[in-house]
Amino acid sequence: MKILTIIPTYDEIDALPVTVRRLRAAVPESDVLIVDDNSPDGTGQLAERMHADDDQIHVLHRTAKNGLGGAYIAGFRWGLERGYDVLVELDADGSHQPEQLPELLAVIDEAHLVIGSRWVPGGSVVNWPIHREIISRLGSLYSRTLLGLKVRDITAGFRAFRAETLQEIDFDTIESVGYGFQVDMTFRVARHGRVIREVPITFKERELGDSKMSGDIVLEAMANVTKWGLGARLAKLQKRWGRRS
Ligand SMILES: Nc1nc2c(ncn2[C@@H]2O[C@H](COP(=O)(O)OP(=O)(O)OP(=O)(O)O)[C@@H](O)[C@H]2O)c(=O)[nH]1
Ligand SMILES: [Mg+2]
Repeated sequence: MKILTIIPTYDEIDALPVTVRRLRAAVPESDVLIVDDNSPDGTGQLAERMHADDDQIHVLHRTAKNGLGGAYIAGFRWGLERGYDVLVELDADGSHQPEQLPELLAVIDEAHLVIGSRWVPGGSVVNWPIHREIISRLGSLYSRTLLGLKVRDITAGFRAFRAETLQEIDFDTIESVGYGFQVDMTFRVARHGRVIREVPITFKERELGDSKMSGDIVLEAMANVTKWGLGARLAKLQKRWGRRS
């Protein structure tokens, strides 16, 4: 099984080396792809030095900060072209514990998408301000209800996809950049009738660097979820009316 772990970075010069070192120790068979959006703090150059020292580490440079969604899509395309069987999403900031990745990979044979989940029994968040937890829980609840999904942690960013799961997704039609991207991917995998498994994880608030989360990202996600949810319901109704007339 060829595994690629994709790490998007924007100004993660302090956190990235720690995360990659832990990942290389925890899952040595996984190759690493750092997708940097021309970070002003020099993360891209640091990634190049890491690549020079370790031939399992690769770097993709994009010219400007174009959002997490676009960075992951560029990473997925890179990995699919090179024949990886499993593609993993991992934040650079230490929120996702690389030591827990084996638990996600352990069930990838049974699911098309495995989500490292904060909101299933056994999952938890450490050092997260209460307002972040409320936003995250409500966001998942709203998305789950509107989109008719069973997943508890829909915005989670610690995931493993089988290559075949990604191959049937049309990346050109994905518009969202922030949390909406994770929701969009989950919705599409579910709509293709694929199996999604959640594995409990311990999510930790970042200790190094600054958050790129913003109110705009939350609003974007909510607006899109509303649009997709209503769109899917309307399509169902139209189908029913079409059959009657
Ligand atoms: N390439 C790229 N990476 C990004 C971009 N925005 C965020 N990232 C990376 O995506 C990961 C998640 O971003 P965070 O800032 O931690 O966002 P978050 O996890 O939603 O928010 P926090 O909970 O506050 O940490 C980190 O590794 C970031 O460096 C972007 O526009 N481009
Ligand atoms: Mg984070």
